Amino acid sequence: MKDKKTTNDKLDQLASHTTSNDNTKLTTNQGLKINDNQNSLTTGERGATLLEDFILREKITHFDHERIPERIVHARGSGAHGVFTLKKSLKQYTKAKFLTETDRETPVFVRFSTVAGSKGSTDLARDVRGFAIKFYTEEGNYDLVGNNIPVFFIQDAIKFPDLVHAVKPEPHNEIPQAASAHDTFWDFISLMPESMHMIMWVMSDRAIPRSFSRMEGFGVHTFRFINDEGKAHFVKFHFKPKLGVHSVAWDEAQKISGVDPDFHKRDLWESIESGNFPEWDFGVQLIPEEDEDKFDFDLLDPTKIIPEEEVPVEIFGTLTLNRNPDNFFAETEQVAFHPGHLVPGIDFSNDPLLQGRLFSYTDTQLSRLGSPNFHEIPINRSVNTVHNNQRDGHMRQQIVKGKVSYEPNSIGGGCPFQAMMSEGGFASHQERVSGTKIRARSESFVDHYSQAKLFYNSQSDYEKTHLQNALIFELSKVTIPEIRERVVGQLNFIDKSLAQNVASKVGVEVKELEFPNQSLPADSNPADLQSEEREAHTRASEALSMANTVKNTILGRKIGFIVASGADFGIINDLKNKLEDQNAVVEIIAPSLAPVKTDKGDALTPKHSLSSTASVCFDALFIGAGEEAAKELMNAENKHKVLHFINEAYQHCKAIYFGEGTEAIYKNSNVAVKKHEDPAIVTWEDSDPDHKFTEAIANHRVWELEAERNA
Ligand code: HDE
Repeated sequence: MKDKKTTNDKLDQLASHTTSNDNTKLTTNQGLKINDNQNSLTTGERGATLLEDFILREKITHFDHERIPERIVHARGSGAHGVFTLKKSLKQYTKAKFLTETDRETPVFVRFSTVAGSKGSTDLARDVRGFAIKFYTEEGNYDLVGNNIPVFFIQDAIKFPDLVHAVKPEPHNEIPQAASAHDTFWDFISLMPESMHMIMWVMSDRAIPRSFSRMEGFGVHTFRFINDEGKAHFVKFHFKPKLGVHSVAWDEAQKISGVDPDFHKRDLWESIESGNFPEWDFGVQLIPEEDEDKFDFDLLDPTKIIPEEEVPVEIFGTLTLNRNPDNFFAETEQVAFHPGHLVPGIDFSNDPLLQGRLFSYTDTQLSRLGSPNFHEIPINRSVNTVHNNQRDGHMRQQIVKGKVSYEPNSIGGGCPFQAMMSEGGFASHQERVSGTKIRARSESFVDHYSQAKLFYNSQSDYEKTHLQNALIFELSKVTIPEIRERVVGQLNFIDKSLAQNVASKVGVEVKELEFPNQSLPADSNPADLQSEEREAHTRASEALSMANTVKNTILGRKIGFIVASGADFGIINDLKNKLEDQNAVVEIIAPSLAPVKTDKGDALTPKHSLSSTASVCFDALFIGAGEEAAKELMNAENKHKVLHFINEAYQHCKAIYFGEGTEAIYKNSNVAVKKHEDPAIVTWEDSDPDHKFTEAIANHRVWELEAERNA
């Protein structure tokens, strides 16, 4: 286990704003000690309350105003503090100090989020996840406001309000919550061919991650690095989780939403508390400016990736989350990201989606946080001191001395001075541009299907099945057949059998689509873009399939031990220790929460009872061990619950280990009925069963056996 708490410039700064109520007396907001917090001031024992009661009024007034608007998108989030450590300098490409000085650790705050749901919605919605990082650098805050999917639905910011209105609950009845499976979303998508690549990603299991620590992070847009000589490179940002990219099953996601809607939030919190710090490799794809036109897509088009086969991701650092916030509202809710918070050495590209974002983020903070002084909220403060002539406004915190708040001035000695570039002053990259003022989409943005095909073709068979089933689920909730038909028509440009299979399950025919949409140049047809040359680029890219991810660690995996009285303490304790030594988390599940007396007399303390948890909350199960325990687990009261637990875990392709003496349970479960070879089923008869179990957990799931397990 690693050290839980660290200290750095940002944490020290936050500490000066942090208080605790330990060993204190209750006071009003004015510091007046309160003598009675139980009764209002009234006219006699049964009389009306007096307006004079300032203590009551202060308390109620504050309560009446203690909510702020939730984020219009990304409302539901979880945050954590951490550090960014540079392992290799990027000096050749950028002058950003936090990317060039390898001995420096930069404090960060990261907020993960779902996009469509309200603040109180479930973590396991099928959705994109936000992955927003605030780097507190000595040159000011740098925000990388990314997602766990490297592309986006639309190419131009002007379509964003339409997209969000379409996916959010429908305006007449506010249904459904945190779900894209409804008419308006798919209506919009069916008319928006540029969304097809993103649709492949959000219908894949990437949209139902196992945890935040097991998903990738992407900057999405192409940005620019500028080095000391003023030379620019295009850059794409990547964060690759050390634990690999892993997801849950859709059936599981829906059940987790009921059993533990805070599943991801809880996992992040508990991982950090236990010292299993989530970590990512930080990597970049670098493209010299002169290679801008080398690709068969436009680098400025946010619906495209740069396949890693064409430009490899080079790893330069590590992102580690190592400290939970002290207060959710003060930190996670009030943190305000903005893709326009830059440091020298990083700049934008002309991606029209990014350009629109540059307006939106400050604007939204004004209604969400209520004041242009949101940068003074502790979590948003830069660790570099702020000096400018901006003044006043709601809730101003800083007290700036002197009578000067303008520039140029002589009275204040000219301060604060502009900084020269050599002193760290930011200067926008000088890009040569010329053009006519127009409203039109570039021809280079027109190919909407090649990369959708590339993604689909890169998936393993079981990933293709999951993606297809997700489309069937979503479209089955669409009540208007014409919309289902149009979506299937779009899918037909990507993969004919995918379109056919979905069509057959959602009650429509595959028909040729007769449109180009409004975002395409008038005379272009999307189908024409599927030329022979492009076909070569749609075959497969290894990095796009989760089947090829890291599968060598059980760190942070949650393993449920189903036990009962008389259980074999030796076996249980030995396995528990082995798993915990590798930083897996073992939780005891028993018929009740009463301590379980084992054969040796030692007691095991259950964290859950069979009635208070479910298989979907665990990565793997150990059953047993010992005949006496098995007898209790199979008695009339427990049998149904135990078998349901096991059968459901089996259905979701998890590792299950039947300990010594649990043959009666094994034989009654669905596991025994199937006779195929299954590396994730371990029994007392296996040689070195503990090792086999550990390997199966690291492998995450035997998705490739899903059809057999569910047959
Ligand atoms: Fe955002 N987005 N976005 N977005 N976005 C917001 O800012 C917006 C886009 C992303 O944890 C809002 O403070 C526009 C792409 C994340 O606080 C808002 C457009 C990507 C978060 C906003 C986009 C993102 C937001 C809502 C299209 C991935 C959560 C509250 C032009 C690269 C940050 C807020 C957090 C939040 C606008 C598209 C990522 C309204 C106009 C593409 C991770 O300003």
